[in-house]
Amino acid sequence: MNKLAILENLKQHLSLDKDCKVLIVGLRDTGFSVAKFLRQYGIAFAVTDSRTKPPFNDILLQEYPDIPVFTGGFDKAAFSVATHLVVSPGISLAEASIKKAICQEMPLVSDIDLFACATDKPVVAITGSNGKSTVTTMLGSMGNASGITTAIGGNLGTPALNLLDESVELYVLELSSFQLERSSVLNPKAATVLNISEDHLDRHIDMAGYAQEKQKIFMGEGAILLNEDDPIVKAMAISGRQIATFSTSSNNGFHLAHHQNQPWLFNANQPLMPQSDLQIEGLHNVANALAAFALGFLIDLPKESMCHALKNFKGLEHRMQKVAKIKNISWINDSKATNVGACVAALQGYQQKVILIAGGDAKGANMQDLIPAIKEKAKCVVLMGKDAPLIEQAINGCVPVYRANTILEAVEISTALANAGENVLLSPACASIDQYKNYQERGEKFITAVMNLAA
Ligand code: UMA
Ligand code: ADP
Repeated sequence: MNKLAILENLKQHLSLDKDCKVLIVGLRDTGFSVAKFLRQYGIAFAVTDSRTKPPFNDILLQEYPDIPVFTGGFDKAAFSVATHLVVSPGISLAEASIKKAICQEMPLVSDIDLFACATDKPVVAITGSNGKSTVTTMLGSMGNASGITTAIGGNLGTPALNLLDESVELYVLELSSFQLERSSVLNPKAATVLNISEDHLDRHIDMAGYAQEKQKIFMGEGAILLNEDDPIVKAMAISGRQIATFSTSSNNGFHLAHHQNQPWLFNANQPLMPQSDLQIEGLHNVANALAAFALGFLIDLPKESMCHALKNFKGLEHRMQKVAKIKNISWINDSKATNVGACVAALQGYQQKVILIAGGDAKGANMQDLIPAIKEKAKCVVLMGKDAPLIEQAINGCVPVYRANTILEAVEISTALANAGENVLLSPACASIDQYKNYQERGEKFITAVMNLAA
């Protein structure tokens, strides 16, 4: 798209032009990507961040020395001169100064809105409580395997604006409820809500509010992909729109069925590939593969290329990642299981009882929902982190519980508890931020502790 057309879109959809003053709230990946974009299009901006020295502080001062930067709090003066707000997803819209500006009808624009104004290439948008990164990456591989230059990003890691490139023919965006909450312009060619289970209730009013933000992914006119097995998602159908479904329990749409004496992935009555060709394990990953197929079909990717990509997909790090088998005990790193739904899906994938390592920051979730799966699939649970007492209370003695202060201690305790032939699963059902920088660091520390055992 040429610069003039992008400027016209920004004006038409977001009333943004050269006379505006945007206040970027939050100076990390998203905030910095927005700063670069606004500079490119000659739109004035200032930046504010609650921290004294936010991550991109130095680089911003170096690259844009003329830009006003207010740190160590959300500066009132900065809000009073702004015409538009861009608030990074990590910051709650309930922050006093942000809430006030929104109440006074200051337009709220997201990096995703800016992205939408800057491309006319097809976009696929993916949200849900779990599986977003997996399905986004699967579809990205399918696009590239089809010979279509495909860029993947958004909540996955690379801010959407940093993906923009003339050579890209297809964008696949993972979007969080926070990104969707503050977006209004996107018109994806195909979009999905993979599933809804409790998450981020420390930031959303309740489950209904959380689901409502997720549903915003269906803005525009594109095709809608729904999970038939999830009643909340199933109810999100919009009349007059093209709708596809996926399910691991029915025979409709993209589904799982018996064929040539084994389970196959199907599209209606067309067999796609045997489940055994997938390298990733668990029924939740079959659901993810079906969703990726469905999205691929909705944007006309060739079936053969999609099958090829899925067969070669090895799964992402920190998601049901096999770490090692030591003395016939298997160690699995599912550190990305930052909510109850992901931990339940992990447990349900086992035939045999496991030693579960869980705990961290529960983000206001109800830990009671973990209990049926724990009762059925956990031999015992090793708990750590801030909300360990909350989980122990929910377990209420139905399986033995052990406490660890660190992941290293959790691995040591599990070593003493595990017998040959058993699995030790790190699937915390909680965020990591009470003890670690992020879920990656928690996973890496787990891997290191396990590898030290091997040594
Ligand atoms: N922060 C402050 N003060 C500020 C600004 C930020 O303390 O003034 C803190 C926030 O509370 C937050 C952190 O800084 O803890 C980062 O916030 P941010 O919005 O600036 O983060 P970015 O670097 O822009 O990353 C964001 C997404 N982060 C969040 O939503 C928290 C990244 O998703 C995403 O990859 C990136 O944009 C690019 O699109 C990460 C994430 O954890 C992976 N997402 C959550 C999840 O998946 O559960 C929603
Ligand atoms: P997200 O990007 O939504 O967090 P990921 O693909 O990174 O999703 O997976 C996060 C966690 O959820 C991992 O623990 C993974 O094993 C689990 N998971 C993946 N897909 C699903 C699904 N469809 N249903 C439930 N849990 C899932």
